[in-house]
Amino acid sequence: MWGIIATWRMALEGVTESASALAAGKPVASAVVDAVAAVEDFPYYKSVGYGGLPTENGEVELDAAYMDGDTLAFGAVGNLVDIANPVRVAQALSRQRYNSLLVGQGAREWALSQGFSDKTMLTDRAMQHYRKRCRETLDKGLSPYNGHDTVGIIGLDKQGSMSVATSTSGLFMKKRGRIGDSPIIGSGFYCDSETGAATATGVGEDLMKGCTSYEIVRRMALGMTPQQAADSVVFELEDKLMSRFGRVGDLSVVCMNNRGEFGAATNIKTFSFVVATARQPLTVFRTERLREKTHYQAVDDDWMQAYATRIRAPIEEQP
Ligand code: SD4
Repeated sequence: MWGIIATWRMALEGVTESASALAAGKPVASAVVDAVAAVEDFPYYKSVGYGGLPTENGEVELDAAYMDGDTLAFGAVGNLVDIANPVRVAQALSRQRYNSLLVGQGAREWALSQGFSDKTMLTDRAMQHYRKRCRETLDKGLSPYNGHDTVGIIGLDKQGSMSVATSTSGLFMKKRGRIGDSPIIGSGFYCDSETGAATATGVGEDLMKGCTSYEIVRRMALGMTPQQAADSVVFELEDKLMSRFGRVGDLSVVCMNNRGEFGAATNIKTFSFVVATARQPLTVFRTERLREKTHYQAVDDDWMQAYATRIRAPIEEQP
């Protein structure tokens, strides 16, 4: 068996290549990291890597993580500035005995010392988005913190090894130094090859309150299917936060067990994910929530076309 599952349509191109690699018996570590790096490199994805949206200060601070499900080793970076592929830095950190999670200037210095490339990650297009978002939200006294698109990718190889990797520019307009769930083990990602893996996207502040990814893996270990684990964790967290915290942000997850069975759950309308396994041909699904269960269906050509147009659409600038 082999399998790969990723948050959001944006992972499709990377997942397509990595699915072939896994089908050919290649190891999972490079499959998930290469797939995430492909998303980081694509300039039109405005929430990950190069072209990612900046903090309120206009700087791009990136978060990423990698976890090896065989050894439980993980590496992560937070607020990494101007390094080409944060996910590769995270993977390199997972090979270190100590200093698994590095942030800010320390993360950048370490990455440079290991030969990772210095690259300006802020693009003109990201600055146009930034100015537009300021006009639409802050200038009108509205919260700027909506919209999210972290890439999280889980893989299972033919040897039975699993890995997970994440990468994000985090919440748009975040404060300098803010870190969400994506580089936090147990919240944005968790992977144990003896059970399975999970990864999350949404409002990190709320996903962290439920240690969401660890909780999904724990429930799979207790015997739940991936879909049961994903739905129960997302909807219980949503209910708990509504009743005790008074509000809840976007919560979306994907997961896979070590038999290549997968699940996805969300409390929003427009979540999409990409999956391929030895039994499931490569498909982009979009989800729909029906009561306390997430349903999904393959997207059609119109949906794919609308997506392609939307991500490249010119951004209106004010005269
Ligand atoms: C975070 N979970 O930093 C991420 C947000 C996200 O694109 O999904 N962003 O809280």
